[in-house]
Amino acid sequence: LLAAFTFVTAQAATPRLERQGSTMRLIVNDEPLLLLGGELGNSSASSAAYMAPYWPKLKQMNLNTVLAPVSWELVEPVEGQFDWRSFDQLLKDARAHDMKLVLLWFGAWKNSMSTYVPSWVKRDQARFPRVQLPNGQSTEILSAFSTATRDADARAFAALLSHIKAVDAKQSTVVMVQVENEIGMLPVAREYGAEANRLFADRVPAELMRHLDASRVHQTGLHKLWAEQGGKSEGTWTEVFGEGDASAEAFTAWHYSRFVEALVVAGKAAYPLPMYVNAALNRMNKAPGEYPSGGPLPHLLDVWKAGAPSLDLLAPDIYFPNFVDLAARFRRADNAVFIPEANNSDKPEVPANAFYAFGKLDAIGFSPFSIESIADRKPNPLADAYAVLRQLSPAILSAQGLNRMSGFRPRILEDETVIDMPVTEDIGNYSFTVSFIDPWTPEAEQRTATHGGLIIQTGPEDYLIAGQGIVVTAKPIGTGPPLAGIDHAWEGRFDQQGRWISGRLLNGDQTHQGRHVRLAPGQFQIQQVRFYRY
Ligand code: N0T
Repeated sequence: LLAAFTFVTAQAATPRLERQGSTMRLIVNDEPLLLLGGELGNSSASSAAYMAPYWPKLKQMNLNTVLAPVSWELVEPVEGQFDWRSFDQLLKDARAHDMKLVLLWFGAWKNSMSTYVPSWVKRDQARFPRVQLPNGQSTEILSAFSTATRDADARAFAALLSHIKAVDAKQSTVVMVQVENEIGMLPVAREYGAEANRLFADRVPAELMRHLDASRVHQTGLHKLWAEQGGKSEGTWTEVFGEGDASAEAFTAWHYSRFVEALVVAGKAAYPLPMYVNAALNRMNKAPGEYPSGGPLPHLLDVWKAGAPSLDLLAPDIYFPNFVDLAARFRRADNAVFIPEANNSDKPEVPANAFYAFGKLDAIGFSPFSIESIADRKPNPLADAYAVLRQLSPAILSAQGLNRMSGFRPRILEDETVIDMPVTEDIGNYSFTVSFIDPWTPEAEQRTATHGGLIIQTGPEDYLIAGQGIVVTAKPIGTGPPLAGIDHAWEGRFDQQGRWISGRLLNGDQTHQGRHVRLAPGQFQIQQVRFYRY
């Protein structure tokens, strides 16, 4: 009996999401893990030779996690015969470079289309029917209304999860799985096949109506639309949500989410890794179908929560400038933030978004897209940001969800206007005002969109302040002397063992004679600051 017990405990528990305070953390090898990630370009991981020179570079960029596709066409080239060679090689390469993996299941849909399905699926349109457009034309998109398609996709997905269990359960290199990629219907809001038309004329399922009712507090776009239509407790899709495209989109979201739920249930029965779906966000003033209709979008989150309750989270891919506003909509009591895709290239504000995601939204991970394409960039602000975030990971992880931390950056609007007004927030015993304009740098040289950071309380008067281009002033909260001063401020870093290594003691001009904490623009850094009251 004892031997059996030892055997059972020798294997670390499966990666999982676990609640801490108001959020969820990803637990891997029984420790919380912050994913400093990057997602590979779509075709890169299909060739180990192509990837070989990039692995060490990704390591040098301070990533600890790579998001990499596993495609149905590669793993099940012949029905029922699985070929794990490309996946096994990916696993081996990731391990050799001390990287965790988030796998992206490119199954029935990848960016709305169905191009990653195996040849035997592509060529059998009788068994695996395609989406029909209103004019009757076919598309290279599999219908979500085919149980044959759903079952074949679910079988392959479950086979992948069992294989991961067999080769990786002891090590947990694979920490999470994305189901499909940026699901959503193009170029129309819903399918127009016979089954789709029949179901669209039918009643909204009671399960969905119950969930919408129970989730009113979120007041998503769909809740508002429902209320505008009179808030009916039952009826057809158009009766409940109106005649426009919006009801067609809600219908599409429901059926995609049901399809995904079948995969998640089958996959988790094999090996219960955390699973999520990612959203291709919609631009303002576009109609569903002009953007991928029915994906896990902010206005449809509760359709997805109802339709795919076994998913661990719904995640936004954020390429738009208004990161702050978009990401915040995914931070809910029932949803942790993970950013599987972010802009990598022409947007210097992306590293500040990472600080904001972790500090303000308790994100479990952040991951710019096509990461290998920026591996040679010099200077490399993302690599510099990750160097600091890696050092701060233990502090961030222990503060997440507990109101001991916040993140700060200017808001940027959809039209790229930068709102760089100071932001004030209470953290522990002090109220902090963070300004994004550096008084000592000529205005013309400042790009305040790149400024940002986070503040973590580590003791009653102790704070870690990290980032770049921020000026921080403090005021005491509650009863006692009304003013705050800096007891001391050290710059420094954490070494590999997590020990603090001090640099300069910052005072005089570096704190403007004690008036504030300053993290200069242009370089991400950490300061350890103790305040006091007088
Ligand atoms: C992504 C990528 C890949 C402001 C596009 C992002 C990836 C897919 N879609 O390169 O195909 O697999 O998920 C959508 C980007 C929207 C651009 C908005 C510009």
